[in-house]
Amino acid sequence: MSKTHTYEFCFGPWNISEGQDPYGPPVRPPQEFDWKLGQLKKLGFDAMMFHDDDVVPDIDSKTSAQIFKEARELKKRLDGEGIAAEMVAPRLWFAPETIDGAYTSNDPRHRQYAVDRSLRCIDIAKIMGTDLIVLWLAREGTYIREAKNARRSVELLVAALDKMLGHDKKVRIAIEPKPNEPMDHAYIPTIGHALALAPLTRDPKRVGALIESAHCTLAGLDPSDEIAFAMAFQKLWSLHLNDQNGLKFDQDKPFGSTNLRVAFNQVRVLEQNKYGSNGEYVCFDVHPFRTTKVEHWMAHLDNSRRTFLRLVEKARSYDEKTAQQLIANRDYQALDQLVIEHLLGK
Ligand code: GLO
Ligand code: MG
Repeated sequence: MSKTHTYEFCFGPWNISEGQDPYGPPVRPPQEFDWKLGQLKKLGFDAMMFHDDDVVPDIDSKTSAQIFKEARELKKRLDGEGIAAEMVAPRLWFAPETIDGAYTSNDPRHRQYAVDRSLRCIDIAKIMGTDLIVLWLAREGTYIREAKNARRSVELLVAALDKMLGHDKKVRIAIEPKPNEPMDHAYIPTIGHALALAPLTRDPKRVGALIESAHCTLAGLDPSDEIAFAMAFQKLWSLHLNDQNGLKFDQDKPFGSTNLRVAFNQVRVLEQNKYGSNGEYVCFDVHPFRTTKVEHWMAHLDNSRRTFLRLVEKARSYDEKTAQQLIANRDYQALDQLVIEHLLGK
C-alpha cells in the first residue's frame, strides 16, 4: 500500500440532526440545507450523500419537470462549491405508501410506488452527476414471520433491481444491509445476503454493496470481516463508518467511540485492500449525542474523520514483520499484546 494513498470524505445532511428520538422532541433548531452545505465545506469534506428528498424536498407533491429543475439547480450550487454528490438514495420508508415495506409490500400499488420513486431517483442521480444509488432496505422485512412470504420477497427485490438496472444502462446499485430496526427481521441483514442478490439480477456487475459499521455489529458480525468480504468481490462501493455499543437501538456513534480496536481493524482492512482507489468515498453515518449544544454540532463528524486519519497512521506503522513472526509461531497472546500496545502508543 502506497504511503501516499489518501481518502476522500463525505456525510449526508441527515447527519447534522436535531436530536429527536422516539421519546422526545428535537433539541437543536432545524437548519436550512445551505447552512449544512456551508458546514461541510468549512470542515473540508469532499462530497455529500443525498436522499432523493434531500435533493428535492416534498418530492411526492411535485411534478417530474419541477423535480428535475430543482435537482439541476442544486447541482449547479454544488459545482459552485466544488462539492460532489456521492450517491442518491430513494427514501422508501417515510411515505404512507411504504408503511408495509416498499418493493416487498403486500400491496401491489405500494410496490409500484416504490419502483416509480426508485426510477425517478436514478434520474435525479444522473442530474447530480453520480451513477451510484444506495438502497437501505429499511422496511423490507417483517414484524411477525407470517406477515409476508420470504421467498417471494426475494423475488420481488430482484424484480425491482432489474427494473432499476434496465432504466439506466450506467447506474450502479449499492445495497446497504441492516439486520433490524425499524423491522424485527430484515430480509437483507448482511453483506453476504446483499451480494447474493447480484447474480439473480439482469446485470450482476452493477449490483454491489455499502457497509455500515453499526449494522454489522447489530448482526453480531465484525465490520472489518464484512468489509474484507465485500472487497474480495470488488463490491464495496461505499462505506458508512460509525460505532455501536452492542445490541441496542441503532446508535450511529462517532467512528471509534465504542471500540477503538474494531475501528483500527476496519481501517487496516481498507488500507490493505486500497479502498478508495476507484473513487469510493469514506462516509460517516454518525449523529451527535442528543445533549450536544448547537456550538458543538459538527464535532461528531470532525472527530470521526480525525480518528479515522489517526488510525490510518496506526495501520501504516503497525509492525507487520513482528506480527508475521508471531503468527508463524502461533503466539497469538503476544500478537494480541502487540496490537494493544501499538494502539496505546507505548
Ligand atoms: C439507517 C441507515 C441510513 C442510510 C441512509 C442512506 O440505519 O444507516 O442512515 O444509510 O438512509 O440510505
Ligand atoms: Mg447508513
